[in-house]
Amino acid sequence: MKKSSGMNFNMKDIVKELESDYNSMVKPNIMIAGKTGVGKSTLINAIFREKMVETGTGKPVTQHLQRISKDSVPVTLFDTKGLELTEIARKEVRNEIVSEIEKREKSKDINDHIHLMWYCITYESYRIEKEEIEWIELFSKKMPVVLVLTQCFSDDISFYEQLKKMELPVKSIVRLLAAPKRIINNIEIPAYGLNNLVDVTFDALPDATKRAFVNAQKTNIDLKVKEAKKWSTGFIASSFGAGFTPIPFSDAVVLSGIQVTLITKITNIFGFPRSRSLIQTIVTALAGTSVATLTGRALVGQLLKFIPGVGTVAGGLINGAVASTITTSLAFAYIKVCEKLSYQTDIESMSETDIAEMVREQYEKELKRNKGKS
Ligand SMILES: Nc1nc2c(ncn2[C@@H]2O[C@H](COP(=O)(O)OP(=O)(O)OP(=O)(O)O)[C@@H](O)[C@H]2O)c(=O)[nH]1
Ligand SMILES: [Mg+2]
Repeated sequence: MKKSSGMNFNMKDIVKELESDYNSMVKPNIMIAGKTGVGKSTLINAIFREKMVETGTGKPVTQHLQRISKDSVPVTLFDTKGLELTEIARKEVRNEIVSEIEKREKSKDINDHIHLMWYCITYESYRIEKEEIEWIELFSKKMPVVLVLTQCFSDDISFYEQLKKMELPVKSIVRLLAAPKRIINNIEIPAYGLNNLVDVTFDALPDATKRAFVNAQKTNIDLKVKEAKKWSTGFIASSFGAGFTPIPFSDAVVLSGIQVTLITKITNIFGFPRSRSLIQTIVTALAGTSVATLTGRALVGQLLKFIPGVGTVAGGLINGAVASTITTSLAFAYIKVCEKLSYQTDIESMSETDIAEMVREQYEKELKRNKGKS
């Protein structure tokens, strides 16, 4: 067995794995419909990690449909236009949209389908038109539709209650305010409801597209954490059996293949603006100069003492339970760091030392927390 040391990982490999894992994610195709001015663009920019609407490369698909995508955000949006036109024009719009949906539906590749629709109505209007009900009924035969009530800044929920009673064929009705709203006397109502829309959307999207969606959205960090923990726990359970595993305990935190996979998957569940340079900083922090401290050899030693039967540590092998405890600690520490970084408005300004310190601190915490569990 090759004896590895703390610096014995290849950054290029990690970056490559990160990249290929990113490219393997199936992007959800989400259609956003609703009349002009209801707040579709505001909503899109509030949900996704980067400004999609102003800087996106909106390629005209058809006259009334705009396709919006960005390489760094794994989602494709379809913005519909012209629902507020005259009756004849509306029919034309509807036909264009439906033919686009049907064309995509015929593809055997799930990547091509439109996976979900947000149908937006502004709450202020207090009304839903007959045509809009027909549209929703038509679209709901093609894909899950979430009815989004935008610009909800009053506490009058009568229109919402009325809509609920109509039993429209929608997955859910979500009330939200995408951007803070200033009302009289400089009172500002904060944005709300976005996490709820993300949860509902996540549930309704095809499984294959869920991970990309979790990455692409920026508001629901709890969902990122939950998914990263769920994925890591499953992966670790399937990676370490009950038997002995060839991880030399003195190097227990060295980035093995399993750990590199963990780090890339977790990173891609979170999604960061400058993933590549950031991962470089984080990985250096994880496995760099502070290996002795980071691995907390003393700590691992201590940990081993606490586990019955650890007398069996021999020939550089540790048992699966210990290996899995150490790896779980690393994964959860990394998730915690990603969570903290997600709340940072200026990740770029953080130094390698800051991040390294964060990683070390979390890793120690996790090791202490998990040692009782083995
Ligand atoms: N404060 C606040 N203003 C909003 C919100 N949603 C929409 N607006 C305002 O309403 C106006 C229209 O919003 P847009 O997001 O451009 O509407 P749209 O549906 O994209 O309109 P079209 O692209 O013309 O179809 C803008 O002035 C927004 O600032 C919101 O949640 N909060
Ligand atoms: Mg718009």
